[in-house]
Amino acid sequence: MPALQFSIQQVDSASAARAGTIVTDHGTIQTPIFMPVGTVGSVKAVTQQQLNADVKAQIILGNTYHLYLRPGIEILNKAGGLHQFMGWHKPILTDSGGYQVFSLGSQRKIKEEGVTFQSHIDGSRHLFTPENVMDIERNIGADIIMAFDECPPYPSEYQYAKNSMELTHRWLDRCIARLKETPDLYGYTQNLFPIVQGGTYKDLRTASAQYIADKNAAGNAIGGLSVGEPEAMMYDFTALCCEFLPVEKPRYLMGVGTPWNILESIALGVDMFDCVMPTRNGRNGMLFTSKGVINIKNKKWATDFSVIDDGFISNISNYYTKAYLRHLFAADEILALQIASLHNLSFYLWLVGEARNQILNGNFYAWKQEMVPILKQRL
Ligand code: PRF
Repeated sequence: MPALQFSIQQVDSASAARAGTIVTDHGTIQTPIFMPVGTVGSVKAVTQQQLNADVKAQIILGNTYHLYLRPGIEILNKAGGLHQFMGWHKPILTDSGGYQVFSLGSQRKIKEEGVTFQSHIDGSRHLFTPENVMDIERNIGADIIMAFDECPPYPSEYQYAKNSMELTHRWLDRCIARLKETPDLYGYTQNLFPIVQGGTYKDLRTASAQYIADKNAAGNAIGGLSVGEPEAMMYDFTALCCEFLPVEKPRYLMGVGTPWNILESIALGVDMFDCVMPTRNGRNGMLFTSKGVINIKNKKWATDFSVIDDGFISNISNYYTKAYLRHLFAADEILALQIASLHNLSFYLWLVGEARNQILNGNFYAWKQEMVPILKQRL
């Protein structure tokens, strides 16, 4: 089966933003796109029906690390893969587990062969190698599967970042070799995306982006950013990576970010994003809206009977009021978590869809410049 197809409908004249289309065996994705995070096969507090009808998600993300620990690959394989298991029949992307394992800190050990780590669930010991991660991602069955990488912390010493990047490159070659030796399990194509690393060193980032670009993969990712570095530095390194990653392939900036991070990165030539922010921060009462950021738990919303957001069309955001949602949070009602998650995700999907419209209309840059300060406002 052929790899996914990416076509570009329009490039912005005032920035590197592009409007594109990715065609996978589970359907089409219009870019730029935001991918809701469904770590264990569930976008927290949101049903698959709501992801379709309310959020209008086109692709969601799963995590190899979490799905491997629970329910485990045997069950996922018996189910016929994650799409069948969870009843989500549009595209899925799986992260490789590298980032999650590295977040375990002292619980893990990195060697040439791979990474040993202890489960956050029961403390059991496991080994992830590029080979077994590819096997696990085969069994999960996502349309886009991420290479096994190491994400160095910020800041990292030059030598650490260099060794880590070289290890990520050797692991990439082992991922590619393993995929070549193993078949697609479920009758559709799985596409490997390699990941640029190199910390916050220009020569390393350049070398890594060139190394990754040479692999001629169906798409490419930028990792190791949004790990605590200043925002301006994240943009600089994103721009540098985009300079070397092929224009004719989709670019995915991993784990980014706020609404304004997403618009700025679209302007730099990024096509795909994922982040836990809309769901995780939403569950804590932080709402991203077309007029700025709201802490809905704040007393000031207690008698605000205006809808959560009237800046775009949404079943959820145009229906429930701020006062009602604040009340649900105050009363510890689980519906609060669902409405906040649905609103934030609907807003993120609207934002990237509107970015796409603006690129197609030739007005993206001016619109982005106007939107960023509005989105950043604390209401
Ligand atoms: N590598 C992988 N997943 C990731 C990252 C990375 O560097 C990041 C960094 N922002 C988020 N998710 N595999």
